[in-house]
Amino acid sequence: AGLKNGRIAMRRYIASKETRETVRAALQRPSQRSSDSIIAICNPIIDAVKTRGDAALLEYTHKFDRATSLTTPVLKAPFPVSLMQLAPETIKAIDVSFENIRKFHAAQKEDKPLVVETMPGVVCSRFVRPIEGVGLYVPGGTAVLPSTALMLGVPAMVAGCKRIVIASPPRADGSITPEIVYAAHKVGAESIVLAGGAQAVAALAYGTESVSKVDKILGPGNQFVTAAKMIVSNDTNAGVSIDMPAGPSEVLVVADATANPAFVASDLLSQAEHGVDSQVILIAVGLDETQLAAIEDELHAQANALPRVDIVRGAIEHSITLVVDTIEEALTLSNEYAPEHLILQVNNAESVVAHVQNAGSVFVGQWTPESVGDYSAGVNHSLPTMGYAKQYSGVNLGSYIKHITSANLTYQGLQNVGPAVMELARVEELEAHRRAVSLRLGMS
Ligand code: HSO
Ligand code: ZN
Repeated sequence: AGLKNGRIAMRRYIASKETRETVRAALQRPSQRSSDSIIAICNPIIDAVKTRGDAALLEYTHKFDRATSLTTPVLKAPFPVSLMQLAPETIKAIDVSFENIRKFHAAQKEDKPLVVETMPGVVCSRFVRPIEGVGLYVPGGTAVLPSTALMLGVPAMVAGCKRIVIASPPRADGSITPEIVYAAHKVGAESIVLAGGAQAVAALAYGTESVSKVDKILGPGNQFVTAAKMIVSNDTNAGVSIDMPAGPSEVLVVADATANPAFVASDLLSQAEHGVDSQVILIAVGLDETQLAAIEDELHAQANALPRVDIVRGAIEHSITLVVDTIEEALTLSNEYAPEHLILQVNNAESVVAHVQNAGSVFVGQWTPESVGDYSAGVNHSLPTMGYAKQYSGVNLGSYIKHITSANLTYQGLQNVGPAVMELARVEELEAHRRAVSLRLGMS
């Protein structure tokens, strides 16, 4: 429908005129290329990097990124100033964004341990330690994304991760975008791995001569990156975890008659320009034909003025407008879809937030375009897609830490809790467990 009468337009559904099944089907995500075929491509690449290290990593970078002049796959800190030459206004924009992201993630710190005395003399506590080594994947591809380096790197820095390794595919001349180098410098990264795809993920997971192995890999990527992250996180010999499964970016905009049609269209398009596989959804609450047409006219006009109009056209092809009668209906559908980004351009938007059950991040009211969250507001833009907002959080400080618990008992504490322990040990027929208590209490 992207090219209906040459117009860039989303398919329109009136919910009250359709069956529930049709509406549900319309809200399906476009299906992804079978992961089996992707996994089959990734496996040998991962094995090669695992066994042959830097040499294999470089070969793939020469082949896939055409960076044939590259002779070493890693750039180590301190990064030369010559590699981060930027216009003052770019530096300022990165600095402002860095500071807001830092503030918001620093506020997520639990600075004192949790301590609970569950029974007299039985003290349980929980404290935080950073994950030591993290690998942050910053995609290349159709757009360079230094903002992703900030979104992944700043919380790692705030959490106190000892080793921050950034991986990003180099340009064909072997260089790396200066904005990414500057972001890496600001977050205190120890190195930048000049590689992308499954080969970069493998290098982070297993380490090579020049890439240091990490404990967790975070960051968005294409289907090869995603599949590789899944493969290495399933390999118990790798000892590496990942942030979350990733898919194409999405936005769901809920708009009512109070919404500005130009604003609505601009938000739909900012997501649509990410990739032909992006999905954008408009849930229009109680809009009449004139109001819908106003949004559609804006969408068409604004889209045609965009440099990435061809990508937008591809995304709009599998994007829809759903017209519903009430805000409750809109939220029910949105919660079922569980969008990565949810934009509320409705009357009294703030009061609607209470009804949001599933979403990666919410953008409240007409003055909050998604792009402020993508770059500079302080919230993270690395968010669950494909409906995973039902069970995953977006990247946050918690993604870079782990909790350790501890128990600390006095003799009196052991007297208080001991009988329960001994009884359960008896039930489980684990006599050594029982005796570890009875012996201390001077019992048999
Ligand atoms: N909307 C993207 C993030 C991004 N936007 C990066 C611009 N640059 C996925 O959340
Ligand atoms: Zn974006």
